[in-house]
Amino acid sequence: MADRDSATNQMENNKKLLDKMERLTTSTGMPIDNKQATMTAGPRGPVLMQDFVFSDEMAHFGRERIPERVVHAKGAGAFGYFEVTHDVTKYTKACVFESIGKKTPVAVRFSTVGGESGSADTARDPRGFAIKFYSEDGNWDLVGNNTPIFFMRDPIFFPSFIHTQKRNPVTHLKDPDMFWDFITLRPESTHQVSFLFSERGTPDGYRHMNGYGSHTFKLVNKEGEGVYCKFHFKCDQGIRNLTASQADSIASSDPDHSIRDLYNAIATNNFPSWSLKIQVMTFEQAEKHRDNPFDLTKVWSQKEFPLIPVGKMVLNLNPRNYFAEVEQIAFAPAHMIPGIEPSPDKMLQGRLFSYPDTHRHRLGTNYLQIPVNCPYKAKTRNYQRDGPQCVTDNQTGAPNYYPNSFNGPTDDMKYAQQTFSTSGDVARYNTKDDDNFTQPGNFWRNVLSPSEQNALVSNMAGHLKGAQDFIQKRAVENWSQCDKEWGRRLQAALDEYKAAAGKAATAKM
Ligand code: HDE
Repeated sequence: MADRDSATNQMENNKKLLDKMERLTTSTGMPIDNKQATMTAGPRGPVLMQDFVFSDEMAHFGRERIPERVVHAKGAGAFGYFEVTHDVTKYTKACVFESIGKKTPVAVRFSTVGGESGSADTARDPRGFAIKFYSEDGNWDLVGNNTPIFFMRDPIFFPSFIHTQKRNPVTHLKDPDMFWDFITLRPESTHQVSFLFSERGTPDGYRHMNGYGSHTFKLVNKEGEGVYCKFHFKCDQGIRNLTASQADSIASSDPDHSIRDLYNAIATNNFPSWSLKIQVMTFEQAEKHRDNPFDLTKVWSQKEFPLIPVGKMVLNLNPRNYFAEVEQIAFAPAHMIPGIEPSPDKMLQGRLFSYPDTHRHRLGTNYLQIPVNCPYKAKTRNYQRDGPQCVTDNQTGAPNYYPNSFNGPTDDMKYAQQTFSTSGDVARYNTKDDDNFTQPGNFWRNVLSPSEQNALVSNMAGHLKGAQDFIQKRAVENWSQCDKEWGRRLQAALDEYKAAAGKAATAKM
């Protein structure tokens, strides 16, 4: 039908690819005689135990679901390539950046964070922006967001923070006390919460937002020299956000707005693209800098550390099957390649452990054998064997221990990570009182227009009004420390809500 979009018309389009109907089988490949009735003793039943057609189908159906991602459960995926446009080999030997014009296949998954897999795409939330580069030196995953910062600087808080975004364990409802209580007790979240309640918290689909590696990473070149680096994917379509009322209205009219938008754009050859730029900081600059360059709640000034162009990422292929290629895709910040290494960023270090751990739970020990996760450009050769759902040749007759005298795969020091030294007293350092308010203050004064400031205050107050008074008070105190005027206007907006609620209560009496 000409008036239907590509996503809506998917089955009709696919029909043209199926030139003839194939025979229907059980999962063992046995042809089926009649799939429109169970096998029964007489027309009124009962069903026979020997009806394998039925039990085969029903048993598989009962196991169709895998655990959804504990965060970033709702998302959309696509495939394409990354192409180098500028030479950055003086910073990194990573093979994806080795020469101008080099193309590396990529898989991308965009997501919301807090909601379940059926939640609305236009929710106020950061957006995940995860990229898998299939390189000759293995898969490199850059698992970022659409914001260059995050709510915390110590990974110990992540499970608690996420609990405050999810449902109250008793009521199974979202709880305004939980959210505002936590973030006001941990003021390092002020910067990211400020972004979240601006219109950047509700992007218009996934094609109109930037992506950021967010953390500080380390790049190492062929000579073994290193620099710290941040990755920025600048959206070539232009940034487009929704107002709070647009987001609410789309949430009820088309909760899958962002998935549909991405699918249709690619299906109609309107391929979205992003330009990769990096910021670079030397180790010496990092040591002397006034801010901690490994603090994920802060940005690096682009005046001090200008953006350096690197390349372009284009998404030109929709998934052939959502479950196989999007639900099962598994990203991990620990999936790096030679030339790209972790920095001391505590959040990054915490994530290095967490992702492969959750994949083993969600997808199984052999999650890297699933085709979309398999490092197909590099040959996986190691001493890992067996495990549930091992679907490869299990490395056939090669030795399964190391070292060995039978030509098993060998290591090579040329792939060693950069040597670095570290020092400091081992302790748990509470970073609550690091500078939490300077950068959000700059965001308020220097980045937002007056109308964007109004929207931010109104969005914050509209949500904060549901929390108890003592929590509201703490929020106003925190935001007053970013900028007195901001705190004053937030208080005024909350007072208006209180006055309106008072009037409504009097009218009811
Ligand atoms: Fe994640 N995060 N995260 N995160 N994250 C997950 O991994 C985690 C953080 C991000 O499309 C989980 O496979 C910890 C920052 C994206 O499949 C989980 C910490 C950033 C995705 C997890 C963070 C992200 C995830 C859930 C703090 C941006 C979706 C399922 C220490 C820079 C990837 C899964 C996809 C997913 C843990 C913080 C981005 C539980 C422990 C910061 C884009 O492992």
